[in-house]
Amino acid sequence: MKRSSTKFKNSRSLVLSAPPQGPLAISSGWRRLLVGLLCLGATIVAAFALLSVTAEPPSESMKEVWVPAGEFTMVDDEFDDAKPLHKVYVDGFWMDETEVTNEQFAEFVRQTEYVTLAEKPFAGGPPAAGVFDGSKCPRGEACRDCRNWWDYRAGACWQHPEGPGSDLRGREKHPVVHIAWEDATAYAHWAGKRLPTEAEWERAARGGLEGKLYYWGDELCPDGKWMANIWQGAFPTDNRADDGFTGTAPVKSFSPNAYGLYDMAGNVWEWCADWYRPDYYTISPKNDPQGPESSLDPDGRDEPKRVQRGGSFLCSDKYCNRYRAGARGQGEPKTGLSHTGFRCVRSAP
Ligand SMILES: [Ca+2]
Ligand SMILES: [Cu+2]
Repeated sequence: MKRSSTKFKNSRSLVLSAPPQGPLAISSGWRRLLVGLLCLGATIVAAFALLSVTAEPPSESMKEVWVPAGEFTMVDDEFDDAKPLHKVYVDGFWMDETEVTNEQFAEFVRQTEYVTLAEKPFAGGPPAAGVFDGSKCPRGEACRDCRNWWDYRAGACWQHPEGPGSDLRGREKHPVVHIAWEDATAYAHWAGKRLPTEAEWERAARGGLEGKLYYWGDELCPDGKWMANIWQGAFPTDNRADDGFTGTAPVKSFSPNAYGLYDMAGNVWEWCADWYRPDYYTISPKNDPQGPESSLDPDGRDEPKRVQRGGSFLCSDKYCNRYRAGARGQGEPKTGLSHTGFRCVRSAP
């Protein structure tokens, strides 16, 4: 099934237009000298720009963090799709310090009039999106069918995360949700960025720490302290929110990893560029893997899947601990849910 293609105008070029120049009232000899000095100056500036390539983040609206080139180990032994252990090398790159927030996504929409997939009619029905609602699962009973907690709700979208009647007031700094893969790539394109490859994402998440379950170490709750916005209590009915948050949390609510990246575990799932195959690690190249040519649906429904990473506020050690640094997730590219967001990366120039 195909949804209408995304269309929006790119308004970044407006920023590049130069101010009109006034007349120069100076003699030709002086002008030549001046031009010469300007050329020399421009050369020096250009040289410094080249030297400072890894020192100055190029974007202002979203702070970016430099993830250095290097080799690291991709693996999580608990999950069949995150085996076998293999070494991977990725080049250095810039990564958004946080997940893209509601106010940042709103600026993109304001400038481009972009409409997300969840805001468009789909399959003959009204616009709708999957909202988490654990209240329909009978308490105390085993509740393992996800159809019991995803409410496909008309009118739910990034601006109305729980449907009509909900809005973003007070959630400006929360990660944007209900973002389909295509929405995330449209935003990244507008921002002059791209989605991370899965290998880049894990390289960034581990923060240089090799062989650990979490980017802060091997203990989920060191000294009883929650390190990420996940789920505490029996999923999906008892959301104890010991970490302080029942739903999404404002970005930067928890400590960053060693590279200075926030929420690389929990909060919202983050889209990666790669197609998802559960067996990809058996054939992954060592150098800068870009993911498989096409996806293989682990559910056997033959739906294409893209990789997601990091887990969300709905992940718990009792049910789904895919917030671990090496764990993998996946989703249908045209579907964003109330726990699905993203962040962008940029290759060094
Ligand atoms: Ca929580
Ligand atoms: Cu999970």
